[in-house]
Amino acid sequence: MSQSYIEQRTERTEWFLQDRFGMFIHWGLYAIPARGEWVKSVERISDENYQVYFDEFNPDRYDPKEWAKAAKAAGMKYAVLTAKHHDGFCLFDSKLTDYKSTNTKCERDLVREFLDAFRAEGLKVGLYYSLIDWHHSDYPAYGDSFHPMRDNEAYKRDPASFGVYIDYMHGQVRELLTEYGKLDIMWFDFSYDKMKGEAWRATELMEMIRSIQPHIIVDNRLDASGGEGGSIYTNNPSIYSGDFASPEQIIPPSGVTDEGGNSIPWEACITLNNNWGYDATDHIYKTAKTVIRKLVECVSKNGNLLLNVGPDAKGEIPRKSLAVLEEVGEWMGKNGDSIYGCGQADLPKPEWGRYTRKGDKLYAHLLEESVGPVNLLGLAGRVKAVRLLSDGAEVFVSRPWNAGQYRNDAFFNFARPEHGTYPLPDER
Ligand code: FUL
Repeated sequence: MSQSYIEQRTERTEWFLQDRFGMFIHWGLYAIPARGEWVKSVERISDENYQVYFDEFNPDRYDPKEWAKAAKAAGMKYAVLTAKHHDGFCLFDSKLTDYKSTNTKCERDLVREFLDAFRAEGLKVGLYYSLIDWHHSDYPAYGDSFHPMRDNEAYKRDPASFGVYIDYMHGQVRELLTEYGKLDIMWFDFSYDKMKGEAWRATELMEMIRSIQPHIIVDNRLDASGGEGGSIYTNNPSIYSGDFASPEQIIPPSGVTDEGGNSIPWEACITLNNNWGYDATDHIYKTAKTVIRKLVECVSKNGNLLLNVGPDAKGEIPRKSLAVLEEVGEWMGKNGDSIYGCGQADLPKPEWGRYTRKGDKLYAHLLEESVGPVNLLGLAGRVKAVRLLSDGAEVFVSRPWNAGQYRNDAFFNFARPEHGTYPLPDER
């Protein structure tokens, strides 16, 4: 019997729900102006002036092995690199364009090197591919790349020309799927207004993807924008609804569910500072603590975190980003058990932090600065033991001293934000 769409999705995303934490990498010519990946559009840079960056591009310090080591040390299990962003510049040796890294001074296939290095570290690999293309002459925004979203029905008015672009886009996806070995994620970006679904010939595209790499997982943006990534999701078995939702810069308050209220795979993509692409003036970084809280928050709602770094024009991940990643890695080294393979606990949200859960283990993430008595609402008599993840130390659990309204709660006293684990009896 053939599997349903949801069964297939469940099978394909099994590793994804286990791994929970990945690295997003936004890298391209825009690292030279160093004002974010939308710079061409935002500052209305002409093609001629943008060409200067192409002519100059030479990331001689690009060492993806270092990136892979940093990701792994941070506790990340997978990574997604921009093979092509909206500016159309390809970081891979596409036969379908000259606008690619192998034709710049560096003459390198940056995607291939990324894939080799990350796979060598045992990480899963994904590629981001922009559906929008400000460089291709048959993309509707061409000639007005400053307003890439203005002429959003051009594909209808001039289907022949738009078809040329769609053939190109499909062709490049095919190249990525056939020339670069097994990929784990295809991350499309993004749909808007009428430019969605069949405007991209999405059914045909997905059929091609599934026929070449059946196990690859695909985000939902062949049919959704970044903003919608978290809120709109259905179990509509249309082949391009994707394997996971992709809320951008937000963690959906109640995770992401289908119409029936069942949790579906999702991944929040979040920047480390305020930009995806490198911005030399953006020094507003999230602290390691903030990143950890976001990761816990995602997992407590059955989601993943894809944390972004924006390497510079030389090919280096900014030092500040690396410092945060290192600190996150220290925490993950001790507390990774509360993240990998974990999900929502289906208990009331505690006021002192968040739960994550794996089987009969409940992980209590104490996020308040001064925690005091930790109430495990409704768990009296159901807690076998409490241990700190960081050092294995026992934490004494008791029933509340006051047998009144809290009589069904277990509780322990705790003064530091740390982690305990709670193996529960079988009935849970
Ligand atoms: C957005 C893009 O426009 C941004 O540049 C970035 O790639 C983000 C992840 O998705 O929709």
